[in-house]
Formats: sequence, C-alpha cells, structure tokens
Amino acid sequence: MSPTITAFERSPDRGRGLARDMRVRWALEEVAQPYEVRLVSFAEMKEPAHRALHPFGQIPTYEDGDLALFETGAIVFHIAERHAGLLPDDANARARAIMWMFAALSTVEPPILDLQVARLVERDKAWSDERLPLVEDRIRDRLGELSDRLGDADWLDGAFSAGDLMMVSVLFRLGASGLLDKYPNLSAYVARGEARPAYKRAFAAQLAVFTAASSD
Ligand code: GTB
Repeated sequence: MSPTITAFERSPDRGRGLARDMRVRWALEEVAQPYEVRLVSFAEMKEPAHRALHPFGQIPTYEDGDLALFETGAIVFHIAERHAGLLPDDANARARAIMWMFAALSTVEPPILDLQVARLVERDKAWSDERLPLVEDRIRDRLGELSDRLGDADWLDGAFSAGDLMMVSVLFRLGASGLLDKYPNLSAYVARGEARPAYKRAFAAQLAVFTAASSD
C-alpha cells in the first residue's frame, strides 16, 4: 500500500509549489516511494474527520497503514528514516542532517512566515509600515548567517540530505520578495534544489492538481 497525503483541492498559490504538501511530495519522490493524494477543500479541513488526522485543521497529513502524521517536519523525518537517500549512514552526519531540518523549521522559517503575515494580513494596520522593515531585517540577518555557513558548498553538510530539502523548501518561499537576491550562493542553492529530478516531479504533480481544478 502506498502512503496517502492530503493537499489543497484548490491551492491559493495556483500551483506555484508554496503549499507545504510540496516538501512531502519532494521527499517521497527523492526516495522513489509512490504515494496517493487526497484533495481537501478549506471546509473539509475544518471538519471532524480531517481534524482527527490534523488537530489544527491543516494540510498536509500523511497516512501509511496504522500510522497517521501531521507536521511536515515529522513527516519528512519519518520518510527519511524509513527509506535510503535522505539521511547519511554515518551517525554523526545523520545527526547533523537532522539538525539542519530543525534549523530550517525553527530558526529560518519563522521570520519568513512573519513576512507573509506582515504583507498579507497586517498590511492595512496603522503600524504596518514600521513593522515590515523590521521583519525584513530579521530575515536578512538569518540569510546572511546561512550564506556565510554555506559558503561555496553545494549543500549544507556534504551530500544532499533531508536538511537541504527542508532548507530549500523554506527559502523557496522568499521567491518573489527579492530578499534572496543579495545572497547569490543561497539563490544558487535553491536553484540546485529545484533542479533535482525529484523536485521537478513533485512540482509537476502539485501543479497538475491546480491545472485540473482550473479546467473544471
Ligand atoms: N507547521 C505545519 C506543517 O509544517 O505541516 C503548517 C501546516 C500549514 O501551515 N498548512 C497550511 C494550511 O493548511 C498550508 S501550507 N493552511 C490552511 C489553514 O490553516 O486553514 C501554508 C501555505 C498556504 C498557502 C500558500 N499560498 O497560497 O501561497 C502558501 C503556504
């Protein structure tokens, strides 16, 4: 049996790969694990049946036999543990790859999410013009630090790992903001991730959902 993930029936990003099912699809493609997708509407996500899988009423979820998971960090980690290809065999290198997954989710992603909230939700507030530059500065700080660490390496710690998958996924969300442009090594790092065949397959699959929904 293949695992089943959930994704937006109609993604507000119009298939640009910004919704978080993309990282799960990418991980499954990297390890060549076929998967099913159950599409859910915004209303269905808030119903008891979906909340039984995801207490916060969100996507993605992951079901495989008796196991049901939510949170992309946990899902990608589970996939990486169960299959070869996303975590190194060496115990220390493996611990560092996991460290980078956490760094992506708990150190780099939060200010990037703040920016989306500042731009999409808070823009009409009287204090928005003052807050926005502060949020952008926090992102620049993190990007500068990450850029220094990456240097001219291809990936964060040796071979491509789940840590890179998560970090590229997080940085990808900065796309249209232009904030990555000042850090050519980070832009090239994201482009390297996007150039991976597994990424391309995952991107095409989530785009196909949007394209099919648009032609209904
Ligand atoms: N921490 C959780 C995880 O990593 O799994 C966060 C999950 C989450 O934020 N899910 C979002 C969701 O279900 C979709 S990905 N939101 C609906 C809700 O909360 O009611 C976030 C997202 C949504 C839309 C875009 N977009 O259109 O550009 C981009 C990203």
